[in-house]
Amino acid sequence: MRVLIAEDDGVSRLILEKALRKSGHECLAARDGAEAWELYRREDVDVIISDWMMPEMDGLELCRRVREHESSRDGYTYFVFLTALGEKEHLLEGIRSGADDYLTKPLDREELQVRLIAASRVTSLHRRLSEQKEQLRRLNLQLFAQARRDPLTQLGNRLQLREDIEALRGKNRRYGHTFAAVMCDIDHFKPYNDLYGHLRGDEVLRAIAATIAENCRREDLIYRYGGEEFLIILPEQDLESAVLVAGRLRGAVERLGIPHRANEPPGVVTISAGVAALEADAEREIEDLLREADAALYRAKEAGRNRIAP
Ligand code: GH3
Ligand code: MG
Ligand code: MG
Ligand code: MG
Ligand code: MG
Repeated sequence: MRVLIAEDDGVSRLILEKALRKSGHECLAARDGAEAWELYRREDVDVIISDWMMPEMDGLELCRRVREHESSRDGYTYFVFLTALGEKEHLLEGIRSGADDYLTKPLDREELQVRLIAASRVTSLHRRLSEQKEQLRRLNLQLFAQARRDPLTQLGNRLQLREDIEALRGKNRRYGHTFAAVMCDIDHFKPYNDLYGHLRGDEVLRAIAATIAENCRREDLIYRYGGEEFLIILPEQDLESAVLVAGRLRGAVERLGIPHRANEPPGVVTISAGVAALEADAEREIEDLLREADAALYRAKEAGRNRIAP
């Protein structure tokens, strides 16, 4: 263990240091409570063995500060008094102030050794707990991200969208930020699955997701909205520029040239897209915008597919 000694008497300090090193512990030594406090704040220590009466800051104040400081951070420091003050009153006050153990001078080495065995049981338990806490924290972050991603395409899912919509609505209401939405749907995808199988269908979904991502800007938000539907939200873009984006995506998907016999012409996988925009002073909700994009998508399908409709 890493032990910090707080002792103003040079001889006692040396004896204690020697005893600790002999039992295999690492030692840091301070000549008074104030110096010990500085060391404690800078270094990682498992145990503090502190004298009571010291200049600058006494052991009791040191103990109180350590406990106070600890309440706001991770980790635990086992605090042991080693003092000439042998009355029961001192022992009671010391433990009540946060000490874990209380030893009286002169130092009995054997007793010190076994007290440190108890200390190491406590510190290793605390170490294990904080490791588990850290593991849980990481796992939580991972789960949080996983719950918002579609595992097939790695795009955001509906949960992510719902949360983003809250933020978008705030920006629209407060700062008048505008948005456009592009709702894409793969043309005749059911026959694609029937003809080529679901695994190939999944590959198509991944390829289209990647193509959309490549053809969008960093600030655009892309979601897998449904089975074979993708939604792109374009911040700060109006209907006209969103139609251009949608046209670019349509062209990029067609150029992938993924054969699709049941989609003649052009004989390759294509998408249709509906576009809608939300102005700054719009009373409409973002859900209305999505509904409009969906209605536009339906018109694009009706008009023959592989096309864009505003
Ligand atoms: P339309 O041009 O009108 O959009 O025709 P469509 O066949 O694409 O439309 P429909 O809504 O009838 O079918 C969508 C198909 O998408 C049905 C389903 O088999 C397929 N699909 C949905 N999710 C997945 C998926 O995760 N993997 C695969 N391989 N197929 C999926
Ligand atoms: Mg002293
Ligand atoms: Mg669909
Ligand atoms: Mg479809
Ligand atoms: Mg359909």
